[in-house]
Amino acid sequence: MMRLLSLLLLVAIPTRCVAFLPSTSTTRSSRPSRPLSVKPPVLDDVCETMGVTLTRFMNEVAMLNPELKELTTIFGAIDTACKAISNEVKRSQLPSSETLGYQGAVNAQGEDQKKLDVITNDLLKRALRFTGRLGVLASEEEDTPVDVIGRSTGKSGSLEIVLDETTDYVVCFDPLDGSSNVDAGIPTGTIIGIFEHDETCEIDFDNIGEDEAAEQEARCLANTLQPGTNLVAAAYCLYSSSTFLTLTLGNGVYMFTLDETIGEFILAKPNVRIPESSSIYSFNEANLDYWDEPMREVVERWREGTGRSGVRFSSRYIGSMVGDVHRTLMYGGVFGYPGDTKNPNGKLRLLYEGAPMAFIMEQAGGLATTGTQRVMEITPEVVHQRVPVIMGSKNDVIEVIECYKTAAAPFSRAAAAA
Ligand code: FDP
Repeated sequence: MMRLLSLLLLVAIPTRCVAFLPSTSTTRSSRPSRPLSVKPPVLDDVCETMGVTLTRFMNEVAMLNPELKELTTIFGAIDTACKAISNEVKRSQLPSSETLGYQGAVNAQGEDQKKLDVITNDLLKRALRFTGRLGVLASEEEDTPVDVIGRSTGKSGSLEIVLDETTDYVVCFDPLDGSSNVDAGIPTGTIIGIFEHDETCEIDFDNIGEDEAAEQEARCLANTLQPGTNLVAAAYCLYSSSTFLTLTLGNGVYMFTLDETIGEFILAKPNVRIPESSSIYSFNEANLDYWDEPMREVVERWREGTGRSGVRFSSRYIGSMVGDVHRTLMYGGVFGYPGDTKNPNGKLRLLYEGAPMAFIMEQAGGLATTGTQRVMEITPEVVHQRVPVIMGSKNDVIEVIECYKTAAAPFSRAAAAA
């Protein structure tokens, strides 16, 4: 019966969901070497109707915006990978499962890899590889970005890059964020950022010398090193009481929930908006003594109820970024991992945590800052670069930014780190 109802819901969906303004960008032949943003979509009334599957949603996008057709294929892979990861995470708790615990290796950041980190990384990589739409992908669990067609030599920093004519996108992801908590059944998630591929990146290995090839390889890998303002799409999957897939294509945030009876992501919240003010903060407060001075000041004021709103804040912290950001989007609040004296750039990674989540947060009407800079505007210098992150309800994040601006002595991250 449930299945029947769900199917009826699907056939009753509207024929139009998202329309994009006529785009001046992104035909493959005319696209410049640096990405242009997708034009903001125009939403019509039926877009507010729920019950659209992710596949249908992306098909509508592609129908109205043929230049985005290949993005649809990528989201097809993400859809499949999120469902598969969700199953792996759920099944990991069964007594017969052997997927919990450590792999016995460390990743590029020197962190112990969980078995599920490795399984989910392979899963996502395989799903994306077979789209045929990718040039390069970078993952938290890979030392350096990997090309999706060629094979890694196995030596970090020494990759064989083969870029296909049809490769249009660069995908950066953290396959299982929050995995240090996964053995306890705490919510985890996958974070994905999608950039356009630099089409000038073609390497003719047969006709150039080794040095030139190495130089061109480095340039190709730099495809991943783009600021968040170049993102064309971002998404996260949350593995929790339900499996959620939240995405932005650059105009608004759409939240899908997995209907397990039919195995489809269904649009549950179109045009998600984060409340402008809140009374919840979400930080690892054990680090408070080491934080940047302005950050400490604001949180102490919120705790006492002497902040700008005069309201005493509550604390909610899962310690799993996707879960914390998801709740922040839903209820309002401020989630952060600020810089501190031990780690001036905090803990979170810019390319596959900070920037994609900042994109989603901004598209929902919130803000994301390091305290002194918009997270979206930072160009990474290395793939696994860390970034201080404070994101959430607009008015509260503005309060943080202003406190950094008006700190007794002008706040300087370099000086704080010294
Ligand atoms: P994890 O190490 O479990 O993968 O960046 C990773 C992350 O989790 C975030 O998901 C989370 O917000 C943060 O680290 C938690 O760090 P703390 O344990 O230091 O609070």
